[in-house]
Amino acid sequence: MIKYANRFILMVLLITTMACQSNTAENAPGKTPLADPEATEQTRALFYNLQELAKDNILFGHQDDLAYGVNWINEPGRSDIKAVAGSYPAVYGWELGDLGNAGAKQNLDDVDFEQMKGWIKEGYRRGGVITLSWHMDNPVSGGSSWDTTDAINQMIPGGARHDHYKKMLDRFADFINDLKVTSNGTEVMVPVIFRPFHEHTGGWFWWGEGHVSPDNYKKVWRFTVEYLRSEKDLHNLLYAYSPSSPVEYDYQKYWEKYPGDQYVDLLGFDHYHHSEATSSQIRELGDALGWLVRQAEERNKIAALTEGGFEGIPDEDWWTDVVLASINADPKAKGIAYALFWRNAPNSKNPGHYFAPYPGQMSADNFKQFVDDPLILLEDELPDLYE
Ligand code: BMA
Repeated sequence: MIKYANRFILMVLLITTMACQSNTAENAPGKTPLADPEATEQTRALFYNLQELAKDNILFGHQDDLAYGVNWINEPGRSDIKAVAGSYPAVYGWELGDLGNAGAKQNLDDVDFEQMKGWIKEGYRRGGVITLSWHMDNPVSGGSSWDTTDAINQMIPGGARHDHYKKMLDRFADFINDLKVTSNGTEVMVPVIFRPFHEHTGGWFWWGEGHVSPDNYKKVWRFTVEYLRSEKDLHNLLYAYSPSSPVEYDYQKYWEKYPGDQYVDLLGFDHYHHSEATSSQIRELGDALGWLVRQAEERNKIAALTEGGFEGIPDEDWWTDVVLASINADPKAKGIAYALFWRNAPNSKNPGHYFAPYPGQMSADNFKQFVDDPLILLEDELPDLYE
């Protein structure tokens, strides 16, 4: 009897220990449920490390940083952020517009796709974070993202342009499959935060407000995730949901077309300034960021300001007095993992269309102060995010 009683106690102990272990394991580093349950080790590490780092820091990001700046195009090693602040940005945004078109060599802003792959690998090797947006051409009309001809309704499974959309995703997969780097003798895929169908709460893109029902938006999103992870076997993607800024609408609307927690890893929004910010606008942005961080915490996601800026930055103290002030306006707002500022288009192509400083720009000194704040990280301050 005693023998059996001992065995019974042992079994109970064993089961309890196993239950405790699996409980801990669920919340342990790298075990957070992701949209892709088969995400690579580096991708899981990125997710978990960003969540951790977000508790004390915000990574500064810049779109197209290595491809061009206000006064230059395509000069190896150059970056407007590095020229002003001494380090590359911590997050690199890249844009895939035109990638879906057969034979396209460049994106809609003339960035060569082969070079872009090189810059993505370069940023990753230095420890930076990569995020991709896609101003996708309209798969029905062949027009740009801003051509609002009905499209999503035909792209979903069963729709007339569904096979065409799959071909676009096949080209995306070919691009992603080229993002391989060898580290310590092992080949790894560069983890990428993919941000499809962004700013859909606004009406300017064909996937936006007024051009698609909530159901069909969710359908196309879920199909995209399922196709990429199951058919194309891509396991280095985190998926970012990024409507336009909720200061422009009722917060409830943020969720109207949300495809579901199983299909999203990062909750973001895009927020632009179009004039000198008033104190109530600073407060509103702070509130919205704080709200976003709380939503992300509840759902075990990452929060981020996925895109933004003030074109031409015509305010010499903008970085501290508006960006930092907004982040400090709500105690939770500093919990965003990163803030990505939009591109510095070359003056020769798109004069005045820049969102980060370059040497001599009126906000350059203030930008240095901003990135010197212990909260804000550039690439040279990053811990290893991939382990
Ligand atoms: C927009 C502008 C456009 C650009 C597009 C994609 O916001 O910067 O000039 O073509 O993003 O990068």
